[in-house]
Amino acid sequence: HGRVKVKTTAQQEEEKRKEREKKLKVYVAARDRKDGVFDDEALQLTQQLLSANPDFATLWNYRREILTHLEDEDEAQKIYEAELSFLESCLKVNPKSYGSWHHRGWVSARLPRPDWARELRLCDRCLSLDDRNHCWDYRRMVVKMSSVPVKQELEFTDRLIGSNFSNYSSWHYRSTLLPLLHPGSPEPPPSRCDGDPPHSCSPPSPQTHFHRVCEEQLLKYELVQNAFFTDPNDQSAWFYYRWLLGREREEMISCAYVSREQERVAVAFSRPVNAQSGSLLLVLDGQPQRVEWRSVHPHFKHSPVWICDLPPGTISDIANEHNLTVHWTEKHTHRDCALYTRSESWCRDTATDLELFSELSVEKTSVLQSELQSVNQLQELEPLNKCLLTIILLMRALDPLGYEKETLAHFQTLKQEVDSMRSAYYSDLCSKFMIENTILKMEYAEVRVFSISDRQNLTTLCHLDQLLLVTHINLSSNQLRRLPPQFAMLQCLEVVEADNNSIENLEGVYHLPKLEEVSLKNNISTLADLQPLASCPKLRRLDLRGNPVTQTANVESELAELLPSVADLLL
Ligand SMILES: *[C@@H]1O[C@H](CO)[C@@H](O)[C@H](O)[C@H]1NC(C)=O
Ligand SMILES: *[C@@H]1O[C@H](CO)[C@@H](O)[C@H](O)[C@H]1NC(C)=O
Ligand SMILES: *[C@@H]1O[C@H](CO)[C@@H](O)[C@H](O)[C@H]1NC(C)=O
Ligand SMILES: *[C@@H]1O[C@H](CO)[C@@H](O)[C@H](O)[C@H]1NC(C)=O
Ligand SMILES: *[C@@H]1O[C@H](CO)[C@@H](O)[C@H](O)[C@H]1NC(C)=O
Ligand SMILES: CC(=O)N[C@H]1CO[C@H](CO)[C@@H](O)[C@@H]1O
Repeated sequence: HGRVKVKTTAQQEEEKRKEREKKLKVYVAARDRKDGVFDDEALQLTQQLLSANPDFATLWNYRREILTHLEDEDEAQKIYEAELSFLESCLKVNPKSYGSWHHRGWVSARLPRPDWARELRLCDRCLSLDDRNHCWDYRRMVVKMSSVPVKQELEFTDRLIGSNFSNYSSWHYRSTLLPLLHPGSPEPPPSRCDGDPPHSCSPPSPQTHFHRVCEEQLLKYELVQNAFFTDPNDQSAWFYYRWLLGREREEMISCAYVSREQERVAVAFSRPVNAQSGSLLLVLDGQPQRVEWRSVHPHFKHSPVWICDLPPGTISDIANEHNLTVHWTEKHTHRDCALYTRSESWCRDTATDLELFSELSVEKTSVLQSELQSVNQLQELEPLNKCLLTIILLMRALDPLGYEKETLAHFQTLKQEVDSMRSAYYSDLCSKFMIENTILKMEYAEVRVFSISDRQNLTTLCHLDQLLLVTHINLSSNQLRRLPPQFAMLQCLEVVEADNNSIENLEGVYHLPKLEEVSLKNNISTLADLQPLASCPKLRRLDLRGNPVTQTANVESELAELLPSVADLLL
């Protein structure tokens, strides 16, 4: 006596088994009774099951059927109030259950005399326990039904965000409230579809993306409040900032490229997709083609660029013109591409067409201008504070090329004097902006040469999906450590220059069909690093001067074996 009885594992297992068996029995009973049985007993059965597992969608549906039947007989108010207390006990156990919140929404809507104030208090309570739950959707409904002024709700999110700045859900909720306060401004795209009425599942139309009426008001209100405390490490605030600046991109096929010689089609999308799910259809001269889509690198299941080979001989004769269409079936969009009597052809919207990197109306411009002015004044009063980053962002939104010099200088100051702890972050962000600017310049100049060289201090490569058509790239004298798998999206590449970096990983130089010349002076240290080059069939010139690898024994014969196509090797 007085001793704690220790259960053996076998005993515990047995208890668990019995528990499962019992649940199964109840479940089977509930399921089998489903047809036409909508009585109190059914209500009891579903209650037992749902209290244990509130994520049983079919059971909630069944329960709703039962309730609608009983509602006719009994007093609806009583039944639904009982349902609300049942739900409260469910939510106590599992406040994140989507099924429970959804059901509560349904019940509240049917309740003859709902108590919205009580529901709002319940939301407050649940959100203060954990803001990452499905209560937000319910709260939106309660707010709407009880006509809580949107302003008041915004103040509520202010409080949440004030108490913990990285409160993703509050930011997100805020982005759904603002369009209500300022009608005419964009609805953000729906975040989830299940359970919503069908119309909210359709993709947002271009109009909702680009047509912004009240944005001036919106921006004034929001920027002034938030611009000064944007923490670069805070994903939730960035998400919101991006939404605010209206950078949501339309889902589309941004480029289709055809090469006669490779008998190959490459397609770029506005975001990474998985084209192996059968969502891409290729039609050549009116005939659907049976092709295998593959991403540019085995590393990616989702990729913004996909390629496929056409059956041999279909387009190889340069004398024949062809019409090619790529359909992205799930998005109901397509891109046509005419292949004239030339070796290659492409169709696309460029970054400048899409204004991917700066998409601003007159209203936004004037608001951002005055915002920039006031932040600049603040900066003069109190130099070296973090609002430099806000200045950079405003400059980029206004005129990325025009403010390039200032932007670079501000990044230097941030890295060296203000916030050196995060210098790696600023370097990467600065690299991203430099790449965006270079893409814009390249497209204004209508060339296929991409060059960021000579101590531009690039630390990372991004937006490589925008470089599908580039034939020459010069990345010399930067601080790159790798050509990442995304580099394989440069399907037209013929020449790579990447001297004077610290590259020791060439993973992305992978099956580039046209690549002929690679210059990697002062980088690579081992032979193994060069392995990916072997997958490029046309490589004939390789410059490895000044690399530690050249000191390897038998380097010449080793390389001849590894890269037999290379005729012109410089060591
Ligand atoms: C969000 O804000 C609420 C309200 O202050 C807080 O209780 C909750 O813990 C916050 N969520 C996170 C993830 O910090
Ligand atoms: C704010 O929320 C984040 C994310 O949940 C958490 O890591 C952090 O500790 C919270 N900060 C405070 C002051 O509660
Ligand atoms: C590439 O950049 C380097 C460094 O700025 C430069 O010396 C070289 O001439 C460039 N290559 C070409 C083909 O312009
Ligand atoms: C690159 O870094 C060096 C050293 O920090 C600096 O002098 C130079 O201005 C930077 N280049 C650019 C384009 O920011
Ligand atoms: C690489 O660095 C060396 C030594 O600093 C320099 O002489 C050479 O011009 C650089 N090459 C390029 C392409 O920038
Ligand atoms: C000039 C230069 O930065 N060379 C570097 C090339 O990369 C190797 C490592 O892969 C470094 O050791 C060199 O300093």
